[in-house]
Amino acid sequence: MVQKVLIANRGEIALRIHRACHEMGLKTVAVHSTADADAMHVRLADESVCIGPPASADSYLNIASIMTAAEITGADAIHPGYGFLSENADFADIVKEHDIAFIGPNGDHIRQMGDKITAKETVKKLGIPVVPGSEGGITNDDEAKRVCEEIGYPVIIKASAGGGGRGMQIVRGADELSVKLNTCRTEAKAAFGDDAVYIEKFLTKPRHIEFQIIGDSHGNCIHLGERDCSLQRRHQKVLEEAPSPVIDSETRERMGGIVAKAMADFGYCGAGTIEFLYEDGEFYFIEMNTRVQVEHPVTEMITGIDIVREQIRVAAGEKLSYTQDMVRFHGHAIECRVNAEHPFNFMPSPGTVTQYHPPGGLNVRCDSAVYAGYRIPPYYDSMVAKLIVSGYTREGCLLRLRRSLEEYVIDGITTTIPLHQALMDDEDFQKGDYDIHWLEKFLEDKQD
Ligand code: MV4
Repeated sequence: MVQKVLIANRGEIALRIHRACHEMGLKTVAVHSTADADAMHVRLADESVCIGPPASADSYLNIASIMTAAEITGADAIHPGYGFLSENADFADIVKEHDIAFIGPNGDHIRQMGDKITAKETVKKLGIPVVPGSEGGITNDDEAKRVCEEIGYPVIIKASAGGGGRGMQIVRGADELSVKLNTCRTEAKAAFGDDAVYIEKFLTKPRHIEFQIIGDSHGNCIHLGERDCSLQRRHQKVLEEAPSPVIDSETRERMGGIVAKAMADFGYCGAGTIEFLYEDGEFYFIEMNTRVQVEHPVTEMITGIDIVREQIRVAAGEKLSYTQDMVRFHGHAIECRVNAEHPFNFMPSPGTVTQYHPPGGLNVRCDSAVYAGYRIPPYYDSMVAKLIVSGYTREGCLLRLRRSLEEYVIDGITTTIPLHQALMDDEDFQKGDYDIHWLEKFLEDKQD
């Protein structure tokens, strides 16, 4: 079993991982940039190592520095969290080559899912429904034209190395196809060094629904239901909920069963998320994330399962603590991402937090690395806290969320708390009646 975990991340997720480790009796090593010397994750960890200057490329993405920190502290496992090196297949391979457990899937599985053409081909063979489109990559206009005539316009061209909304072109008719194919390939080459692109039917009003799975190295894989992450702005999630307001338990069991069996057949070991677009009662796979996600707590709140603990167990070669029939869903949970930004125009607002009082009470969880007196460094992402609240029903959850947002004190900086308060008062949101474009329209109306 693992004894000392190096946490190759910062902020709230570094704390989240530290907490799971200490509950399991494991020691922790924090790594940090010079900008994070006074960060909470450094204070809490058993040991800490400075790995470089503020820029991520020189610190949290610096594989040589992180491996050196693992070596000198004798860490026997590395948890990459989310972002940074979490989906870097070469890093996973390097960690393993040094006889250190990578707390995530193996490098080949990360690589296959990182290439979106390969990912789609792979999951389709495993029985997961995908968006209609090209079989593999598209290299010339004739091929593109043939596919588009078959599936019908509008279509979307996506970069195989992209994901998370980068490198996409929507094509409304045949007259735009050639130019947009060219643009997409050129941009993909410039951004990712890979000009492979593929074509899909463009779904106009889907929801973003993702299934949480976790597999072990003994051939077991379970699902923990779905999360609805449709409330996004510029491909940044703002609020997530579990279960989705539009998925019933039969659909959950059917789709969860499909993804868990597929990932068991794939031999997947670790936590993962299978992302779907959901429209007119149908699921269409778009991407798989091979890491723990920001929004994992909503799943933890409704299942009672510690996802990070299970990640550590399976990476150490142990079996999952749960079989599928032990997984039960209770109530409803919602996560609000609190960013250091203007609530309606999203201008960044770094600075020093002068007062910090998180809300409390039954079924209220605040995951944050902020404390009173903490200066938010300008080098990293703007998320400063996650407020996660659950209730017996969605209505009860919303009442508690409204109360918790009202209680939350974060002084000295501007935060997105007022945006979440405005959402609570919206009728569509209260009904759960929204798709992936809903939030952008809501925000447009707030501009005047
Ligand atoms: C799509 C789509 C419509 N049709 N694919 C955006 C990010 C990347 N993960 C995939 N994305 C989309 N793919 C097809 N075939 C619409 C989007 C999309 C989107 C997806 C999820 C959440 C928010 C979104 C916002 C705009 C576009």
